Amino acid sequence: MLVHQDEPYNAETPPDALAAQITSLDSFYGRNHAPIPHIDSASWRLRVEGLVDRPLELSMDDLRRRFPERTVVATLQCAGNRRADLIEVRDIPHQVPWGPGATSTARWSGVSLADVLDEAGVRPEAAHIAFTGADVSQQTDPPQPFGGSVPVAKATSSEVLLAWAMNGQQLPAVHGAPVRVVVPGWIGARSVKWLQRISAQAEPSDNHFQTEYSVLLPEAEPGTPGDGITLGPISIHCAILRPARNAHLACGPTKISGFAFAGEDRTVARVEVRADHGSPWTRADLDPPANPWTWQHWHATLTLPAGEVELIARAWDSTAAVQPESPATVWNLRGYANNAAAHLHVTCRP
Ligand code: MTE
Ligand code: MO
Repeated sequence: MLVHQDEPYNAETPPDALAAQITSLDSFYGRNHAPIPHIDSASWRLRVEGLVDRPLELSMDDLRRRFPERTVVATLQCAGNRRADLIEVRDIPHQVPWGPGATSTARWSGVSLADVLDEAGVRPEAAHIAFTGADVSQQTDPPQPFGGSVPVAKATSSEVLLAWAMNGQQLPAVHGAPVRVVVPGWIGARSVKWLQRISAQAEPSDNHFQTEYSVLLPEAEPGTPGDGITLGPISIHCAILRPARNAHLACGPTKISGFAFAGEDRTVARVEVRADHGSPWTRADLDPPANPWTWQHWHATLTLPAGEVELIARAWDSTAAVQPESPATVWNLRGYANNAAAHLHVTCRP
């Protein structure tokens, strides 16, 4: 792992591990805002309340017995992924300088949130489903547990899980045991770990981490409360995994590979690569989508000239959206949602 911080633990998946379709548990990225809670699953209870006809209090046994088990392969991705490329444009202090590895893919198992909400009976006035975790962050004043919400339409889509297993193993503490939310296709922050409470409500979550923390701030008037754009579905983007940044290579035909991820219910339609701005794009071979919720890997061969070369990759999604060319276009105060085309430099010897 590439560890950015020990406490709270923040570590990204190394490029070699990103090349696998499913990320192993020991290389799955970790993003935390507080110390990791260790929760006894036998005494753990999940409360489902707010605008529901039948508030519920569910034990682990209740979840397993009363609802069908479901498995979804899904990529999780932090809204701060690839912030390092924005920092190269202009510094972004006090934020984790994530490379392309604040993302990973697992086979998640648990129950559909939709089934649990169905049993509780969400009232028509409810427009959002909010989640609260057990971890309390000292970064907020007053200290607040981590939380966030998604609209009812997303919460009741069958892919959204309350997961207790990852890759067929018990969910590890660091990834939210005993139960976490998994919201495929949305920023990782909505996949609340150490889940304690689900609330149906008319308004989105007012949790600090949703309203003030991971929002896209305007550059002109920093700090205006409520002025940030709330992030939700991931936008089309890609990363180059091989060759490595600043690698020294022999010039000539060179294999380039990486992943692309479209976000929400879209898939990646095309990936193109080139060596240096202005040269023609070469189409990469793209793996077919396993489902809309999972990244797709791609491979291409480019003939590289001698000297320093910039490798550039861009992806298009199934709605024909394409990545913006430059990280400068998407630069924002806290460095979220960088979906600019992937760039890295290598040096080629004749
Ligand atoms: N849930 C809780 N309770 N506390 C957190 O700090 N971090 C969120 C989300 N869920 C977080 C959380 C963020 S920002 C991301 S990107 C993902 O969890 C990371 O999940 P992982 O650590 O399992 O990779
Ligand atoms: Mo995140």
